[in-house]
Amino acid sequence: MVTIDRVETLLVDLPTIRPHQLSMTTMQGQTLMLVRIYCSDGSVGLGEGTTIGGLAYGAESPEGMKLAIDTYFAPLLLGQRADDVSFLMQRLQLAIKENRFAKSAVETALYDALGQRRQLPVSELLGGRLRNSLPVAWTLASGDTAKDIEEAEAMLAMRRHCIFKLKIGKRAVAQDVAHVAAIKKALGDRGTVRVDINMAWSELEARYGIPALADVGCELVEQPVASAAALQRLAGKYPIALMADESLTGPESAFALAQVKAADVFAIKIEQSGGLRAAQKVAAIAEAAHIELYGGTMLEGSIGTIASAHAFSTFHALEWGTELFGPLLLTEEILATPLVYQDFELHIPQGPGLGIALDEDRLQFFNREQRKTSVSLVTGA
Ligand code: MUC
Ligand code: MG
Repeated sequence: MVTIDRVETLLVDLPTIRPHQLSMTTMQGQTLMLVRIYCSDGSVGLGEGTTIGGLAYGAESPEGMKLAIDTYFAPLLLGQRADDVSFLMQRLQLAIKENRFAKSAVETALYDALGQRRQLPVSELLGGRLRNSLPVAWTLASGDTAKDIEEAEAMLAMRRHCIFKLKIGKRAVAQDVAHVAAIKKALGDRGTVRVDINMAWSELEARYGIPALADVGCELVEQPVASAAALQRLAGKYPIALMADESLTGPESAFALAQVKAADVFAIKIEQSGGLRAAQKVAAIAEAAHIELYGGTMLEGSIGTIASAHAFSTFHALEWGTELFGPLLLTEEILATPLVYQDFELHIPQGPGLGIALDEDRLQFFNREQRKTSVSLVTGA
């Protein structure tokens, strides 16, 4: 019997290639909360939890996830049979409320280790992949129209992205619409343009803003308002797709949104859903309700990104592609072999588990604990 011997968590701080401006925060870097689950047969599973801007996006922070896993998750896992992933996730579910992001990180690590033992990719443990690569959108969020156009042109030239998601909602509605119009005009038919408002608009602003966005060639509006009820009132009214993101917090909320058709598209994220299998349940609800799918990101690094890719590869459809570009927003690589982004798609590894390996030296270099130790060695503090 293979048992869980040790659960390790660490915080890895990585800079972003430029400030990333969202309606609720501007990111200068990303913190990955990594979890490693060591099993008695020598297999080690890897998982990741991230969020955006500490506590700016939601209730979980990387530091909070680490504390929760160290204090509450680990005792429920240690000594248990490592192969029983469903049982272990149910055990966590019964004892721990919420903490969906931390649960996603732990479930990823359990599946990664199981995949190594069974010599199967995580996608196969989840029922089997339907695709080997996924289209990937790029998010334009420099806060400056000219810079965003320049960035989009570079992505097109590299053949890395031709779907662009613009982060708006920080400025007045008219200014934001002008920003979107300028970018769409510059790109023409070479790139599609979507926006994410991250809940920043009032319902009234949305009633003016959404048709104006449709007029300038924007094809999709993501979570313009905070409340699910307001989202429902806006749905089906304008010639532009409406996508739920923050309102989707797992299967229960997915079911509630689907029942009233509060959105045309679901942005499914493994962390927001509470894990890989929960994300699959959200996809099944969408399928039953004829809601289209998009693979979302919490701006995870390589580990969370590839875990998401394994889950999304099993979805019945992915009409709007994905936005699994998180690792490309970071200046530093912590994998031994970087993920493959090519011809506008992310390619999903075929190897066992997640199919990736860490570069341990790089990881330790950016490990917050190690950095503290080296600073105190230098300063003597
Ligand atoms: C979100 O709200 O969708 C996705 C892309 C990005 O820049 O931020 C995320 C989160
Ligand atoms: Mg969003």
